[in-house]
Amino acid sequence: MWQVIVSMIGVLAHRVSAHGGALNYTVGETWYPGYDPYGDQTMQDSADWMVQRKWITNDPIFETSNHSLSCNTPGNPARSYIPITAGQNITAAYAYWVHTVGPMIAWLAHCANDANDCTTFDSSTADWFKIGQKGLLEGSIETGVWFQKAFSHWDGSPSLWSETIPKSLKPGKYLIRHEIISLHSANKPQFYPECAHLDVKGSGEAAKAPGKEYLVKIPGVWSMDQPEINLDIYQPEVSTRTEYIIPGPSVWTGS
Ligand SMILES: *[C@@H]1O[C@H](CO)[C@@H](O)[C@H](O)[C@H]1NC(C)=O
Ligand SMILES: *[C@@H]1O[C@H](CO)[C@@H](O)[C@H](O)[C@H]1NC(C)=O
Ligand SMILES: *[C@@H]1O[C@H](CO)[C@@H](O)[C@H](O)[C@H]1NC(C)=O
Ligand SMILES: [Cu+2]
Repeated sequence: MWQVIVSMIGVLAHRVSAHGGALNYTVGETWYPGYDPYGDQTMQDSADWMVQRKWITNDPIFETSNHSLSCNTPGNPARSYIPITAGQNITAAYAYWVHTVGPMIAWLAHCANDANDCTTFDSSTADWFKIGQKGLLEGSIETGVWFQKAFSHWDGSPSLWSETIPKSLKPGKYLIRHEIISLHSANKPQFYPECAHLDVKGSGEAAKAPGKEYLVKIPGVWSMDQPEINLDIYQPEVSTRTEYIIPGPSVWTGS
């Protein structure tokens, strides 16, 4: 049964498009299929195994204040969770990612309702913190190698992006949000966010939560007043720069 579902989603996920998003997740050797925006919604909405919040278009979001910025459109909760132990990596899989310029950020938010239940949690109330980010690896802003370019495969194999769940993170249910920001259009940033549900286990030994200085609302964290978000990468003084500081709060590593 699982195999059938999984291979069916695979076929649907291969639909080619100019945009994209996080299609699947892996933890160790285990694969968790995400929501196929072009797949059968009725089937996926009622799927007990679904770990990713619903998204129905792989088009970008353009507005920094768009409500969909938190968990895409429409962002309805999924029914299930990816089990993971604090300290493990979670990997998001993309296919044929076409854009090359801009940062990628992985965020977590505790599902902070009474029952700590992500299946009923409203992501607009979430306090998000960064657990990892990838930016400009070498060269200059316009023509250099960003992780966004380096991670993308063109041979049909999944393009993989791994980040570590901080080892000292307090166990519980969390949203994870993978965000790619594409900056190839001058002064018109594109945001590609997808969310999934995590059930984080841990030793509890140093069980910690990030302090206020790490927490942001989404939408809220980005604005067109930020020079790293609202920029023209083709302007000479920008294009040749070899440093890009990823905006937003610092990454919380748990230490
Ligand atoms: C996503 O998972 C499906 C089912 O396992 C697989 O067929 C497909 O190739 C995967 N896509 C990526 C980008 O990993
Ligand atoms: C938010 O973004 C979605 C997806 O791109 C779009 O369909 C919607 O119109 C946007 N909403 C607003 C208020 O701009
Ligand atoms: C886990 O993710 C981190 C952060 O990207 C990376 O440096 C490390 O190589 C990954 N480890 C494995 C085993 O994939
Ligand atoms: Cu695109």
